[in-house]
Amino acid sequence: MSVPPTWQLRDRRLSLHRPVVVGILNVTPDSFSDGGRFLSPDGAVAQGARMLSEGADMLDVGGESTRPQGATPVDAAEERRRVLPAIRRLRSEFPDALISVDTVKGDVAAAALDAGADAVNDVSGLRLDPAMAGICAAARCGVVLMHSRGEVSDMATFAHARYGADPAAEVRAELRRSVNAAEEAGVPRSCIVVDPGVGFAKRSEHSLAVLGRLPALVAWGYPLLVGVSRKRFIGELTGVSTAAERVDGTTGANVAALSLGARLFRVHDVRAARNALDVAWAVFEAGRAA
Ligand code: HH2
Repeated sequence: MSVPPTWQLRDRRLSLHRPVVVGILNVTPDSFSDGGRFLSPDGAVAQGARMLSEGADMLDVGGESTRPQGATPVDAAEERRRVLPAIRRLRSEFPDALISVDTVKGDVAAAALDAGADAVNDVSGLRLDPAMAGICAAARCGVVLMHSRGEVSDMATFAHARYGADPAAEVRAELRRSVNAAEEAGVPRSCIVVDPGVGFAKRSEHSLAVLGRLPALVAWGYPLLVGVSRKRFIGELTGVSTAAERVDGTTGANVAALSLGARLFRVHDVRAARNALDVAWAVFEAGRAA
């Protein structure tokens, strides 16, 4: 099955006829590579403006880190206090920009949708809050369903990174439950994007396995997002220990994922991703036309 041509987000449709770049906007003090930099609404708007000018199609606003060193969960009130001012300001200053909220909590998602978000990016794939699926269905918003295991505090650690002979198949089986839960709650199929959750309950070999087997996930017929940006497996492969210096490795992983069927790319370094993915896409298009 080929990649669907659009992604439905409330009353908008995002074309997937070229790679979609999703800029990461962490309004957190503790994210693994950029914590504390865009915490104030002014800082978030400035970073959002920069990413849009560099070619981001969408901004993903997150107020709770899942950092691999073990994240500190925040309560819903604190998370709302972090994300809502940023989303309101971004919505009013960039009315055409697409905005997602990166949260596992239904009431944070609902408040963010009220504040103007177009999509919910749930790194728990609807596992952690039974209310989330219904909230997304009622809003008919875009929904990113990511594979992970465990809680916010340990989902990006190795605590749950135990797999048998075929990790990619296990990830697909678990992610399928998220897709089924979404559809059973009434989320339209056209609103769903799937994400194998690179680095979440996955050692490097598991992240590489899910990336290498992306075509089996693409075959489900949902648009596919990958979040490889600056992640640990890239550090391990390249020997680059400082996360912010992993742009080259990130580019390699993104272009490989594009060639295997991914269409949405969640990144910190927007310009590098935009340029690399556009050039790679032009080459693939030329090949298809020939
Ligand atoms: N990765 C992170 C956070 N959210 N969402 C999706 N859909 N896919 C991902 O791979 C993904 C995600 C972790 O990265 P980051 O936001 O930079 O770090 P932190 O969790 O420390 O804020």
